Amino acid sequence: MEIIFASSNQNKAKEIQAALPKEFIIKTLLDLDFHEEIPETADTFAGNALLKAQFVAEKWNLPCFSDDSGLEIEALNNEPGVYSARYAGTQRNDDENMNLVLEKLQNETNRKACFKTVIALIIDGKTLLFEGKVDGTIRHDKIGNHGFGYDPIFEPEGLGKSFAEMDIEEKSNYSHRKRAVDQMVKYLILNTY
Ligand code: ITT
Repeated sequence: MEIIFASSNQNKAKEIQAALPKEFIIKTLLDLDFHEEIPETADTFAGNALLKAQFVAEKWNLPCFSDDSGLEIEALNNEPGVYSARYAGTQRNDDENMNLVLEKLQNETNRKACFKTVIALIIDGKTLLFEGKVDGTIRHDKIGNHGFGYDPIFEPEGLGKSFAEMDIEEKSNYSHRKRAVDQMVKYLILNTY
């Protein structure tokens, strides 16, 4: 089946397509020739995931899902959280976002953090939420070329390497996004889509 992913983040789309069984083909907002930003004005991942999925469901009336995700850092009162994409400014720059995190944590010994994803799925008039989380720590420097966002500074618990040192397949063994996608897939299969 074809399902719309209410996002224009191609990195997320690649990770999600890789996590889906072959019967599911995802199309992004770019495939729909939609190049605007959907407003994300809620202050929770679930709230923003719902806003994105509802926007698409209303506009195109197709089965769709969205992913709202971000990094929560314990010593920063769970910042950047829902502001992860634009933490260092409105122009959304991964490198500047990471620099700001490293600067704020410069003298901090508590490096605990987690990535969270909430997926909102809208299908056949039903709305469902699925969550995924991975615990880890923030490194003192950036390392690795894979992935996107904060991957070069995040090490999943106990692994001794960053998400950016892993290819998509390896990241998927630990990823918050894969954990949420797996639950959505289970739902879709159980409900015979
Ligand atoms: P869409 O809203 O179009 O889906 P986005 O990039 O704006 O794309 P979010 O609003 O959910 O997505 O912001 C998530 C930000 O959190 C993202 O831009 C990254 O900076 C960070 N992030 C989320 N998942 C990540 C991951 O797996 N690895 C690294 N950084 C991640």
